[in-house]
Amino acid sequence: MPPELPAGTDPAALEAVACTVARAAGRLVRDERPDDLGVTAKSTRTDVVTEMDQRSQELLLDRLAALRPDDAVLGEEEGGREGTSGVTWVVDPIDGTTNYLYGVPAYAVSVAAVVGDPTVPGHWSPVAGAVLDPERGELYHAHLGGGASLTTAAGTRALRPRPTTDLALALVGTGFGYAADVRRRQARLLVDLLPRVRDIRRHGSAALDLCAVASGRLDGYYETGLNPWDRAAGELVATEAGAVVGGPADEVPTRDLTWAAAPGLAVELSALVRELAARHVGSVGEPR
Ligand code: LIP
Repeated sequence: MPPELPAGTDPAALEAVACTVARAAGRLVRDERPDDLGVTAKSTRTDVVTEMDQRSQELLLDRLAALRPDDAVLGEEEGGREGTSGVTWVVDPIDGTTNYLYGVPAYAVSVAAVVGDPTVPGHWSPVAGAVLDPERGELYHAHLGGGASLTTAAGTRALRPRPTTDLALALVGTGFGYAADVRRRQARLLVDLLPRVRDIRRHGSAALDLCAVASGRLDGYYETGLNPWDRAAGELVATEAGAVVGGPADEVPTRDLTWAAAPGLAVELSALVRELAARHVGSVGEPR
């Protein structure tokens, strides 16, 4: 059932705003990264935020305030804001912060417009979004019912998942949390999953992993412990491209399990990751 949109909401216009502000933040984090990058630990010593995460989120807040002054904003870093329009922007100013810190060119700016309350699991839906890979110059974008596209300097093309139907030939992405006890449980899930698929890729950005399923660079993806800002835009790009996205029980991703699959793999992959996540990981607790 498509979500109810506030009167006057135009998902295509929201997609254009998402693209505009994602591009501005992408230019900032790519071009203004200082050599002595400031970094601070959050929930654990390996869960970090850099000064560029903070500057990127400040820029996103400023641009969204100018373009969509009545909307709320929920960001990964401190400093979101309330709104009155019924639309909330859920933003990850740098998704893949560890890669960014190490100079690994695999991170993204993720910007999604959602309706509902993104702080209440299952009570919100993305209606437009953009995921920018600043290093590759790839902008993934979509709006509800509008399909999903990849825009680069060469132009714009529609996104389609791979036609894979055999799980044993599936290239599957995943990621891991920051807390040692959760990582131990996630590793146990991986031990049982790895022999069942072609191979695993751990790129370090959930947003890019979800877009990789949309574009066919992955056949599937799963992760436990994601926050709304990690996945809001990427899950819309994936579903609008024709992939199937879901969670522990149905097609609603949650913090305990988010998965995405090419349509021919969805039944088999979702059954496997649901069973293994329930057996090995369970609940991963509240967002940090
Ligand atoms: C990252 C996610 C990634 C996950 C990392 C981290 P961040 O988000 O995108 O999928 O495996 O542990 O949570 O923290 O870089 O914004």
